[in-house]
Amino acid sequence: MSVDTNWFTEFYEPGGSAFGLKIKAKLHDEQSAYQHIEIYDTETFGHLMVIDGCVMLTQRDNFLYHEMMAHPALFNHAAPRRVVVIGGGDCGTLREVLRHEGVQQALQVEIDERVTRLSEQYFPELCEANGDPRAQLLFEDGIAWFANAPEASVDVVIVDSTDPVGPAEGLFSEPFYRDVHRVLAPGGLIVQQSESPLYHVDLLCSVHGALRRSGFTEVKTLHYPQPVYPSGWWSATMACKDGLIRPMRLEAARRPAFATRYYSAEMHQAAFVLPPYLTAALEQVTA
Ligand code: AG3
Repeated sequence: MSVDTNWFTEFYEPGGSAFGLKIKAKLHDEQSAYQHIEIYDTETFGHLMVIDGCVMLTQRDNFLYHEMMAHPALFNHAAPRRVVVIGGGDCGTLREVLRHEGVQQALQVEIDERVTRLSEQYFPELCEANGDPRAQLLFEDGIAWFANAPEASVDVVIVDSTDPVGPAEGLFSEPFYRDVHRVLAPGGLIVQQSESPLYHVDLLCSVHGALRRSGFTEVKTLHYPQPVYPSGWWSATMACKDGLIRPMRLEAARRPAFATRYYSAEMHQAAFVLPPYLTAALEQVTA
């Protein structure tokens, strides 16, 4: 196979597709205790982080993902005070969470401390809120953390993981969801990155089913573009502990006290509108 060596390419074998970025330089390469981490400087997307051959983020387009992982859940929840991010070691999701003034505690539980240390070095803008007194960074296994966390102690859980293979697999499974359900306070929400709406319909269906069987009473998927991930189109799945997912706090969402580049109340509303093929697939899911 001839691939120009000045390009980084993520080959997505199951989809028979690939996404590439033209590279200026490789800045870092290490095998951490958990995974192979590479950092590149690209021609047009700024710095790029790759884990085990999969694109994690670039400086140019991570705002799409991070804003949509944080703000819909935080504006759908009635009054989010205690937030836990599982994974998300680059701290981009944490930064968006901390933009919400009502948040009193934001805990990030990332298994691999090296991801955060490299992000501090190569993506400093994502780590700018890490010194916020409301922020706490733990480096341990998120699944174990939830198994031991007290009941009804968290308002919003954001699962910002890698693909559901290897260490992240357990984050897409019923035992984990059951623990999250127990740890969420009444009115609590979970939102999880849930892969491509084009390539991973089966995964989306299995996430919906597993969340329902774990006690979550309403499950909804939202979608947004993410050019650097397989298919260029990505999703997050949100579920509530009890009752229905509340409509977003419209006044607050319309006039956030902070700047956003992709998120708006209208984009939030629109992101929940699904194409018919996906609605049809998800309707087949029985709890
Ligand atoms: N979360 C990674 C999503 C999975 C990307 N998959 C892929 N490239 N095959 C990214 C962490 C951003 N905070």
